[in-house]
Amino acid sequence: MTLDLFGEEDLQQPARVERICTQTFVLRGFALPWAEALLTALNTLLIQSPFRHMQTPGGFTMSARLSSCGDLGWTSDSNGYRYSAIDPLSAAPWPRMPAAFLAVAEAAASAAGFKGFVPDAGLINTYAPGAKMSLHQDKNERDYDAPIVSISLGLPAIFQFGGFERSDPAQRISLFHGDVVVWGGLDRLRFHGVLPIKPGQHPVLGEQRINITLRKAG
Ligand code: MD3
Ligand code: FE
Repeated sequence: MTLDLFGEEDLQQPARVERICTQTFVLRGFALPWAEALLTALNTLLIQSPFRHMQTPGGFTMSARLSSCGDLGWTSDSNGYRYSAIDPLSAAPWPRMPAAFLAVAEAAASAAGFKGFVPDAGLINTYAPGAKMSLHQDKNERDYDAPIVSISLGLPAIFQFGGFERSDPAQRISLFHGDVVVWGGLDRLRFHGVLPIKPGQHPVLGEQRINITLRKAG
């Protein structure tokens, strides 16, 4: 017997929405009803394309480890940042985009006013305590009209949300397990980053933060 614990109405319940900029929204706890489905799908896809460290074009090793799913995966090496249909580690296509990833992406984008969002690239970052992501812009996607949806799981993070120049002042926003950030339009090219993750144990994910970022890259 299958119990329908989260029926369609429950999935649509209004999230606590924080508008942090013109077209940037934090949906508190939005992914919680899908958390188990997201993590089950994640465990499966990581067998095919495990987390790995990547090198920046400048020769540094990124402190977060990455994997991808969907038609296009984000990769970085000495030749630069780009999207690729093939996982360089497995030499095979990236795992399929899980249905749960698509469902959260579409529902969250819609809640933030971006209708009909269908991502073709799912980037998954895992941060151990101390890992961070320096201020950067997401500029490797073909067009900037589609929004980006980011799902936070596990340990909390302090997210930096800046302007259009690296030196512009940045707001700091705490993101917790189940929070979803949606941004697009006027805010699509803002600098953003993640401060070093503080040590801790998350009851579900242990000593890590996982971020799933869903984009239309191709
Ligand atoms: C950008 N990941 O993989 S996405 C990345 O938490 C990346 O792992 C981060 O940046 C992570 O490229 C953060 C979240 C985010 C939220 C709001 C933004 C990025 C944003 C607003 C404007 C621009
Ligand atoms: Fe980014």
